[in-house]
Amino acid sequence: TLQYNSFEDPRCEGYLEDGRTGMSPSTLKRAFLNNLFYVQGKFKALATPNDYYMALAYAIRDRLLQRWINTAAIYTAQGSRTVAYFSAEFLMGPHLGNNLINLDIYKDVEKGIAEMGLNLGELLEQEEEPGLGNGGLGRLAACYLDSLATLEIPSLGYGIRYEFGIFDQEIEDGWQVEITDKWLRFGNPWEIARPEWAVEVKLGGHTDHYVDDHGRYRIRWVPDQQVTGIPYDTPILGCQTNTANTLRLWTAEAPESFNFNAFNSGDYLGAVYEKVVSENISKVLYPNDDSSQGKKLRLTQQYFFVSCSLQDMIRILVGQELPLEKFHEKFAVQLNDTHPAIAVAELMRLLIDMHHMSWDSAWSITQRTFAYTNHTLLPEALERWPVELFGSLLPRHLEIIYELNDRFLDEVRIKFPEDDSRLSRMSLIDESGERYVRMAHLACVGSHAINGVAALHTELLKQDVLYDFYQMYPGKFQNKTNGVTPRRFMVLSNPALTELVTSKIGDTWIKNLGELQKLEAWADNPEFQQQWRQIKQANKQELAAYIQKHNGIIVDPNSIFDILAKRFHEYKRQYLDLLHIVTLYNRIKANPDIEITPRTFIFGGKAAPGYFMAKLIIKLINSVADVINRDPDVRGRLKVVFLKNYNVKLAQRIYPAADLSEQISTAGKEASGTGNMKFALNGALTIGTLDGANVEIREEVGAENFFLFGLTAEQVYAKRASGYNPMEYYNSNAELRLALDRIASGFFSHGDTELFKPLVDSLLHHDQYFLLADYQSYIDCQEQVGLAYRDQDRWTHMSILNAARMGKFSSDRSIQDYCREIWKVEPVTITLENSEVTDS
Ligand code: T68
Repeated sequence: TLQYNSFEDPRCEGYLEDGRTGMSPSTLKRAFLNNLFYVQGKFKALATPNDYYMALAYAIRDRLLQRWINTAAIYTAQGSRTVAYFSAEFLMGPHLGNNLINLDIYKDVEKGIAEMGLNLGELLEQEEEPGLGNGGLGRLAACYLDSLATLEIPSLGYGIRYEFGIFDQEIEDGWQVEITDKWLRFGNPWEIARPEWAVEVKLGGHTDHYVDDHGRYRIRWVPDQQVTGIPYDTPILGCQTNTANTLRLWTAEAPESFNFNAFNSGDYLGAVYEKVVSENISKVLYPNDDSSQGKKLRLTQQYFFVSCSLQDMIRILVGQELPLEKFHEKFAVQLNDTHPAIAVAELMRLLIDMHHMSWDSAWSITQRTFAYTNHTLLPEALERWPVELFGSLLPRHLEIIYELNDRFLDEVRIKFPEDDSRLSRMSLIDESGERYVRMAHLACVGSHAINGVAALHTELLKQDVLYDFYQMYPGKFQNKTNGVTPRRFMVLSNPALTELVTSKIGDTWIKNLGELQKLEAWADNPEFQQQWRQIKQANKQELAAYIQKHNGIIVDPNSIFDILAKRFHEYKRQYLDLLHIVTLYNRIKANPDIEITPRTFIFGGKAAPGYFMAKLIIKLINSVADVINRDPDVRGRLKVVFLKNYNVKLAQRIYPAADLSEQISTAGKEASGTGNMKFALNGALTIGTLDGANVEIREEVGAENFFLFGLTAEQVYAKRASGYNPMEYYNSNAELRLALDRIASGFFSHGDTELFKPLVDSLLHHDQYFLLADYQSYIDCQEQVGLAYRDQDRWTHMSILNAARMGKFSSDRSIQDYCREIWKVEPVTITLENSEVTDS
């Protein structure tokens, strides 16, 4: 094959087999060895597993670069309409395996690596995952980037390059301990810094109102601090396409000329201090997934990345010689929750103050640019900033928000005359006590589309959380049910099942998940069932080996793998799962010979470091596990495992090995859930409430293939309204009482009756999330699960149908809906020949 002489004839075979672009096994092998030598400076005798990982990562990055550069060149030449996905979190997970899948060279590389005496799986293990997100919201953003690239939609993800992502979770004496996530420690082969596109961001200070030389009234922001944003780009490859889009994350640095005066006057430490302050902005991800604490640094982070991104987009627009008036034609910006909602005020400021546009033109462009996705119904999660704090950081934006609010409330007055309480409910400023800026209201007013993330969630938004806005702007509201990428969560993580499915229905399902439906024809085929079961069994064995290695617990792969893996939160009700476990344990203690379908209860998830109750639930799980796993009476029928440090990597091991997926949130609390989709795609059956996307999953798979329990959202509201008394359930349900008493008695805490008292008391006296109300229904439903599992043919049939009917929950479907109904954007095909790059 030809080497580097291909620029002369970009279309010749030699170009495609270039040492940095070629995909044949021999070229890949040579590239790997070259990188090991020239980039890592190592050869076999000295190389560590990490060196091998890096060498392979760079060899693969070379293949991406060709696609990436071509993609950028074509988008630029065509001035393509582009989606900008603004998100404070992108929970990407490891890149290498996913890129091999999307390049469709996984098997070749695995083979080539094996021929060199190495193991691809071990190299993949080396990658530190970029955990730049908390949970569902950040992972959704990552799935959406995958689908955008796969569907060939021009798009940019914009966010923050946190130096420390979500903390690593250790368990000490049953308690969660947080360790900083130093994911950049060994360098990041997937990113390229673009210092030439750095931008300046102002902070603090005050505004000046003045009359300019032409006699025009103007406003100037006089900041007291300035930071530089440096973009770091990561290529996002589509599956089996040439498209490679960009994830652009910003790092904060002190400006070049930082505190020049302090420096000159000998205040070296003062000058360096400023540098530290600036760099703190992108230092660490806030580990809260549910509450807004009103911390100034958090608002600074949000403003920082939003300002950087909008300035970057203006640079792109100007570079393509398009006028600012076309901003909304060039870009569709999606706000991933309210974290980037300050963008509404920032775009107004940029257009008016910096580019001298009129208020009305700027507002029209702004509203046509933004769309807002809401991810929560929890009132404590709705972001609001104390007005004083807001004004001290963003004085100009506060003025803009006041002006917006005056105009907005005038509109409300016209539509709903003489309704003062409506005005105060809808105002962008909460004035009921201490004054706050309400970010969800800003997002609603500044966007042309507002969406929830599952059908039920969107309905509840319209009826409750955003009721007034729905009345004001009914046409803005839409539903966009979440989805997940089958590339990472099936093809990469469950290769055996992927192969079986492909052997029956071909491989087009990978990009068109609806085709999985063809599997229904096989659901009762004994041989297929047998193969399906064997694969699940092998996946369970792998997880069992992982559990033995990391927890020292031996679990039975023939038992039901009953898994609850997600962030810890009271509304997600991990505690209800525990009450079931303790109930089964009590039954065994009362009757040691009782017949119980053997189960392995597996938990995974992190708690926000300041969330006491969530951390206590983790401690309780580990305490219950200690007792049950050791008790000889249990005779292996029950095992309880807490897997530490649940992250994308671990999730990829867990979903393929699950029999039962626990989706047991209080109805009306979980906006959608996405783990529910990943479990079902991998053939797990769901036990769940009518909450979030569970409702639609049940619709798709059929009620007879879903274990439903619990109150509906409506029943929960009614119960709350009529005065819910959890004590009544405690008093009237003997098994429930026994379970709670066992926890309260100190049985799981070496006789300490204080330790879990807060948990028991919160159920008996408040039970905000209706665990006791749903307890019996849950226990009965679990009984049905146990019975169903005993009939393996029936279970396998249900499992196959669950996977076969997951078509709707591909993130490709979600993204197609966003493209058609919100963004109005079309695919652009990328060819590797004939582009500017290869012609140069
Ligand atoms: C989740 N939200 C929803 N929030 O809880 C889940 N919040 O139902 C849904 O499926 C998912 O979003 C995707 O739509 C979150 O994950 C956060 O992580 C978060 C982070 C910071 C502040 C607030």
